Amino acid sequence: MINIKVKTVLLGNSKVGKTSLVRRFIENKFIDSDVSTIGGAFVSKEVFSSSYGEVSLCIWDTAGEEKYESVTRAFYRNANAAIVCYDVTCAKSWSRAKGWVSKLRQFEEKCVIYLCATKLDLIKEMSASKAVSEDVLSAYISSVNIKQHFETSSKSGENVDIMFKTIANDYIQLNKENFAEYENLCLTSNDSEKTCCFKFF
Ligand SMILES: Nc1nc2c(ncn2[C@@H]2O[C@H](COP(=O)(O)OP(=O)(O)OP(=O)(O)O)[C@@H](O)[C@H]2O)c(=O)[nH]1
Ligand SMILES: [Mg+2]
Repeated sequence: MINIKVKTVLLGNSKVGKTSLVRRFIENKFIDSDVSTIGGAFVSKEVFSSSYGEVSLCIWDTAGEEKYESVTRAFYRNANAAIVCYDVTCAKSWSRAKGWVSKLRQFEEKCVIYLCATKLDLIKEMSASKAVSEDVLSAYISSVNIKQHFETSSKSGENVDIMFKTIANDYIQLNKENFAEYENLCLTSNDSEKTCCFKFF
């Protein structure tokens, strides 16, 4: 069996809710806190067991404040997946999200990009309006090859778990052939017991 680690990075404007998404996924909690992330933070969680072995997400939560932008490059280098976040009610955060997508396309060609609209509860409960129309959104998604767009709320928990699990599952599906090849290598080798950590980053 292989220990599969999927390097996943969260990017987006300050205050869009990146840390809240991670906290909801890891601890199943929502804390209304105004403390901004400094630099970046790392967490890891085992998501499910695949036929190849345990799949863990290694999550890098980055700081959205512009003064940290140059260090953020170090966090998304060799990422397998990126969650580019924007606040569903905030047009400025949508512009910045598009900026992150361009950067990823420029520097990390192999990175699979997901778009995440955050704070969906504000639309549902506070009757706020969406910053981006459906038409603009779908035209953009098909023009830049976004794997999937999620609408989430860390406050209610809506779609948070499913987003992270989809990312882990997509990774397995996209790399099936590599895993099969690796398993064959293990089977043809003489060692009776294998402890191996399989990484694509
Ligand atoms: N209503 C609502 N508020 C949210 C949600 N997610 C985050 N917030 C609030 O938005 C603010 C910013 O959340 P953070 O998770 O710290 O944002 P961040 O993107 O990590 O910000 P930086 O660390 O500065 O980049 C906090 O006051 C959160 O409580 C949500 O789903 N719904
Ligand atoms: Mg944060």
